[in-house]
Amino acid sequence: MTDTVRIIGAPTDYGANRRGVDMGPSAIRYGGLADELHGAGLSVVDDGDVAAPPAEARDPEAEAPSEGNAKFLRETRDVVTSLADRVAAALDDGETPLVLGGDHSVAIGSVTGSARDAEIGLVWFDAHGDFNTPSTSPSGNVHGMPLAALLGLGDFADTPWANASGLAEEHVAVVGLRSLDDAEREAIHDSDVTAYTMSDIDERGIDAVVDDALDVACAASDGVHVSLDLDWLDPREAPGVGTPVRGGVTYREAHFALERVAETDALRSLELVEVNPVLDEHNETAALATELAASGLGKRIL
Ligand code: 5AB
Ligand code: MN
Ligand code: MN
Ligand code: MN
Repeated sequence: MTDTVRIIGAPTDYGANRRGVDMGPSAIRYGGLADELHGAGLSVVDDGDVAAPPAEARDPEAEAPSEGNAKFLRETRDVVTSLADRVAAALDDGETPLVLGGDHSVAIGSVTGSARDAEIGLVWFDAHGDFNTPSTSPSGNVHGMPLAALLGLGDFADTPWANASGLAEEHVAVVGLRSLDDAEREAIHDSDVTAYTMSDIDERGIDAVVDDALDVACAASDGVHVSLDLDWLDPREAPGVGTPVRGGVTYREAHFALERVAETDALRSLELVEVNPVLDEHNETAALATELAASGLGKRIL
């Protein structure tokens, strides 16, 4: 990665089941992001937010998928298309993009932008697989679909704006799974994505699992995008998320994992998603996100 980080906000909640995650970017900034990054010895540029009209002003069914259910598909496409351009522009200018969500559908923009004219790896820290398609989704919420979209699975094969050309399944690692829908489980098995559950972490330890995940992603030639859904952590540490699942990683395990990311020197772009300030306690989940970003971007204690 480079010494200058470019913050790009994507204030959406189109893809989530609960309102409020659109306030994530301001909560994370307010939680001390710039100070944390300066403390890590980095230069910081804030590129502001991509435009995202409030969901109340939009019709969730204005654009329907060819099959199944996916709410706010038109709005999601518009946001991720401009986000992808912003991420690609930051990389062109020699800066490291740091995307603040927003719900996890924004990863479609971060990753397609990062994978433009490049072969990248992807590490996805999440309680969930985000491997649904409009046909398999139980909710129609696009935040449960971004990995399937990026890989062009199922109905997403016909959705070019959502497919990441420079991303191959064999360079994708998902870490921390503990909540999967049946169809997601099957789709992950059928794919070449490498997936690690919380049980893998229990059995082998966070260090072995994260090192293996980074090996998978670092096999790509142009660096790694890290997508961090705050519900990866245990809800005791990160209460401000829309889809909490008990039994997640601890504060220390999360820091350790992000420190390992920094040590690879392969980080190309980073994103923090699914912080919901409405559900948070004293902005602690947003503040935690700032700390984890600093660890991933190279902050060292000693
Ligand atoms: B998140 C669920 N699988 O598709 C669905 O928080 C939950 O970005 C998705 O990981 C959770 O609606 C999406 C039930
Ligand atoms: Mn997610
Ligand atoms: Mn999740
Ligand atoms: Mn969520």
